[in-house]
Amino acid sequence: MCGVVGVVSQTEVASIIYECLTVLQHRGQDAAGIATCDKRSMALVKDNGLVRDVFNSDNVKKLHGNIGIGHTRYPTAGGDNRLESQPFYVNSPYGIVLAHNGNLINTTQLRKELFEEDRRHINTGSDSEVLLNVFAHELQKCNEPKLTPNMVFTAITALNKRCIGGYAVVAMIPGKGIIGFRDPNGIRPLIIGRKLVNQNYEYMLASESVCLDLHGYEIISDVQPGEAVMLTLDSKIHRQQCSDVNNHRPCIFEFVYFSREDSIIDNISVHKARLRMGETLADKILNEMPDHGIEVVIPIPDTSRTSAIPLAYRLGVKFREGFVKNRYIGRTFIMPGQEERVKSVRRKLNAIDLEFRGKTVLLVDDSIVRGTTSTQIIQMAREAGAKKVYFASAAPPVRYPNIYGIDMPVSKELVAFDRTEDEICEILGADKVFYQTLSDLVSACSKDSKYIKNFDTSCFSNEYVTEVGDGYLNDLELLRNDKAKQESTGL
Ligand code: PIN
Repeated sequence: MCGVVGVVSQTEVASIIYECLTVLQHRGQDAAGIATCDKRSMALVKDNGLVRDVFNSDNVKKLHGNIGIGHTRYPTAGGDNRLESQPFYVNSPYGIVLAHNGNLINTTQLRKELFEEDRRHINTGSDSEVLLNVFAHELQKCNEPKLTPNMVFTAITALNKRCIGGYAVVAMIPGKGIIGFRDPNGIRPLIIGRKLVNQNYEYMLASESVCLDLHGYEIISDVQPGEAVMLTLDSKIHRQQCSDVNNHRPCIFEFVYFSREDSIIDNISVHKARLRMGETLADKILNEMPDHGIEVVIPIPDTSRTSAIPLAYRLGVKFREGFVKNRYIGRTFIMPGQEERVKSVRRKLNAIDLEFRGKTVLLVDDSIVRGTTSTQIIQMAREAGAKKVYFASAAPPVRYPNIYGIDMPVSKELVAFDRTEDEICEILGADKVFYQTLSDLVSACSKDSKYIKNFDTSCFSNEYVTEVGDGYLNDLELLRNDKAKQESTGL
């Protein structure tokens, strides 16, 4: 998962993009980058690290110009390598920079085609560099003297036929404008906003609407699945559907965990979806265990809090904060390497004993993925004196890998893979585990939406929304297990 943003303004954009990246930091903490351009030239600053560490007053000064794009990165394909921070640049044609959120699942084939047929050279293991080169190649093929939005749309139509997977992309062409496009299933999010300044519109494309809020842009709409948008320097917006397939299946994990809850994705409030997840989970608990005896509902900070509040209310039970989070430590879930993860839970969370002592408690989390932090948290609750520890997950059991851009472990690292809920409960050391059902999760997310009734739910259902090549999932096991990751990151 990554965060992307693109801005066309009448004044300098670097500081606007920088601030957007700070509110997209949760989408990737591994690397960050900004590319801008003025009439003459393009400037690019990118490196490994948090947004606040990558940029400083000196290097931001280099970022001149009224148009630009930015990226926060968490690696899904490729390695944790400085060369793979984004945006990526390719010189020909026109000099294109591109930033990508998502994951392509046919990169092996594309790499082969790019090398053997398109005569293009790829320097890194990143699928985003592959995507950029497919775009560059298709644009080059248009072979007109002057670049027009129609040429860009023709190139993206061809790209959508070649690339399979999840992608939300922003790109910049110096002297021309900013381009945004989304895969034909709209798996990864991308929204467009505008702001009237001196009687002209300025535009922003971003992974999440929180970027628009930050700078006072109004939402125009989400980029539609398979649609491409070009924002030109004359303050015009050009949009075109660039795919025959238009089967909207946004990633449901954006609503469970990844997006900020103040964001609106595909017209769905993340906050409202999480509130409903709490209500449906309460109904399930009441159904499964009418005499539950729960005395207090305790959220595991932070994401689950929004679901835990209505859950407690519907159960008619007290809601209490029982864990204090050290807010200066990053999210454990997205730290590569199992060892690091195990160590960090106690550094990150501490229990307030008096909320646990002698009580039957219900802990609530947004999801259970590997089960490693959940196990330790249940243990902490017991050490704090809880009489019984129940555990509720606002998401169903995560049993399969995510292949569209979320760094979800391979099956055998998932605690729910090939296990029943009772077996999971035993491994976690809980007295009982309550999971959301998939249909309740889907209805919690889609209830207010006129258009979206289906999502990419593959990590729960094993049903992938695109074709998945033979052997892809097996190759992934080899590529993405923690050991391979440690080798590639040196951790
Ligand atoms: C919570 C994020 N959330 C916590 C991510 C832990 C799974 N984990 C997914 C639970 S927050 S585990 O956003 O940091 O507040 O099952 O892999 O142990």
